[in-house]
Amino acid sequence: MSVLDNIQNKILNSKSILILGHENPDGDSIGSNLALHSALKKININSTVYIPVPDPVYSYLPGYNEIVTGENNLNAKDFDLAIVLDCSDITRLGSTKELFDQIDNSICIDHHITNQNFADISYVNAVASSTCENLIVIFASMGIAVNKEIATSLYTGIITDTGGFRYNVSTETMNFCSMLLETGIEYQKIYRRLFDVTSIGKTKLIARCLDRLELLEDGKIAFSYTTLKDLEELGIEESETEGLVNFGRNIDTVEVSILAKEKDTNSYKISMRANEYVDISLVATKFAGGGHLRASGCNILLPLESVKTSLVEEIKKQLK
Ligand SMILES: [Mn+2]
Repeated sequence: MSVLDNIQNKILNSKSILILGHENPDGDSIGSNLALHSALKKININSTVYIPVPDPVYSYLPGYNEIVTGENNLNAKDFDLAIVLDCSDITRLGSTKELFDQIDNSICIDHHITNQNFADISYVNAVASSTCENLIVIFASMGIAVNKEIATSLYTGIITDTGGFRYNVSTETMNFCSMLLETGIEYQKIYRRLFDVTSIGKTKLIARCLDRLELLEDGKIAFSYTTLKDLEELGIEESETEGLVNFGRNIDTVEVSILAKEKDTNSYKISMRANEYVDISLVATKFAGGGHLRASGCNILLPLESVKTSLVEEIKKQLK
């Protein structure tokens, strides 16, 4: 029996399914959770989506209001199957791991090449842009037609995991999206909500960051910073500093962009992005941080001026 048959049998023989994603869920995690929830509803199988802290940016997703949130008050005995989506290893379940461990049967559907096969049945296609893309295959194999409701959640997962079709896109991704558009999803609204809509506080923070932006080493390094006072004055959360490092990165002469976020007196959380050739993870590692080749971070306990000079010293070694 193929893995798709196994998954179908497991699902059809379940009475109550718990659907889980990963910690700090992104659009693919929450999108796949709700797409599956909607699909199971269509075939009259009872399911519960549990996300301790969902991001309200996704509140337009059909079924968002049915998500069980907050502290775990669920009873494992109420579920005969757990389906984990977009989660490569069991620790990424975070606070839902304990509940997962107590449920007898499990399925994992994922697209991370590093998936640890922690579930009874795993369907991992790492070529897919997103877990949502893999769900399309699962639904097709089960004969579940994708309607507008399901498509809205699936499309959300695909566009978030491809950065708005910037990367990880295959011909199959586009074929699937064509099928999703046929259901009449409001793709313009979804895109705007996820990539364009911002708050006045964040907009003002962007202005401050751009005002402070310095170009160093012949314009190859961009440096800017945020302070605790900024967050307080503008009434915004630290999470809203996400993405600010890209303004420096997008300048045509820049290879590396640095954003230093003040955490405490003389304590900074550093985000770094490289464009083409600098291995920024090497730089982060020097300061006991880490990350990816072109996107890394670390924490530094120094005054701002010294943070800047020590990072530039290290990055300089790789500049062409
Ligand atoms: Mn994903």
